[in-house]
Amino acid sequence: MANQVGLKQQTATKPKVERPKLYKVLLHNDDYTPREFVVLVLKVVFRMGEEASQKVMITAHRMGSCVVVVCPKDVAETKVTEAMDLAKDAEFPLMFTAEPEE
Ligand code: TYC
Repeated sequence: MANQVGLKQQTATKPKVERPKLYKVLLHNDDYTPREFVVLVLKVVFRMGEEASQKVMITAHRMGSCVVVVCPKDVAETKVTEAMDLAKDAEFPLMFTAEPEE
């Protein structure tokens, strides 16, 4: 009986903890950035291996865009900024964006 009361109280007062929304980082195709440079950015910024980088790059090349990673908003935005900074320094129009996962 005491247990039942205790359990009910615990359930009734349990605070709702919202799971933070996850963001996907997208890589977008363009006609100018060399494939090797896209792969380099994926390796350096997203710490992806050669094979995974090649797959993501070729998917974006063929389909127009590709999801690189799904992660918390702050991480996604930092990665986009880092990747776009490398592209800007090299004067390539390579684009990454972050958007909420459905
Ligand atoms: N389309 C580019 C080319 O043919 C390569 C490329 C691939 C650029 C993927 C961007 O997200 C990209 N040189």
